[in-house]
Amino acid sequence: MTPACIGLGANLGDAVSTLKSAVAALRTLADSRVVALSCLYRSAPVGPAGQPDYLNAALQLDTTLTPHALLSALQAIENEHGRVREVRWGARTLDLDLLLFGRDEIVSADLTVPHTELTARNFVVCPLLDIDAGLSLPDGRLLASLPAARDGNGLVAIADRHWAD
Ligand code: A4P
Ligand code: MG
Repeated sequence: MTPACIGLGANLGDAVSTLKSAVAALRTLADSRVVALSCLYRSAPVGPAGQPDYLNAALQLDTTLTPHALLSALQAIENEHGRVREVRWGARTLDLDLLLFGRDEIVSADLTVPHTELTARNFVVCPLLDIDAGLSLPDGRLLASLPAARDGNGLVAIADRHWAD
């Protein structure tokens, strides 16, 4: 079993329901077991102006899937939720990123692990620290030592780690 960390984000539609549904889907993923979930955060959008605030969270699962099989499973869950949303909102409302896969470093056409933006974003690093305050990157750096380990800049915890029970 390899411990893998997944980042969850949503900023359109009923984002809480979308994220709860995504966690439920991940809890039924084949060959995998969700072992930890972060608090739920609200965060100021990074990227184009004028979009709503995001909700963000992270979870850890133990899996025997390969990294690419896990990425495919994440994209299938995004698509399940995206299809519904695209009709109503014309935009994707669920982003599932493969943040960490054990201590693997992967650079391929469709998958980069650790996720390229991981270390720069407090809405990714802070949820990961909820899961495990001792988490480190494959290069050995502790996540807790990164500038992005601080909340603020629009990042606020809005629910404890039981939000998807
Ligand atoms: N891909 C490569 N590596 C990975 C990985 N580790 N995990 C490829 C997931 N996907 C990975 O992703 C585009 C392609 O990245 C995929 O086809 C996959 O093969 P996507 O999810 O279709 O598109 P995207 O989400 O627009 O791209 P990306 O790069 O994931 O966007 P970001 O950088 O995650 O930006 N602000 C706040 N506050 N909170 C957010 O969650 N999220 C975004 C999305 C922007 N601003 C945000 C937030
Ligand atoms: Mg993405």
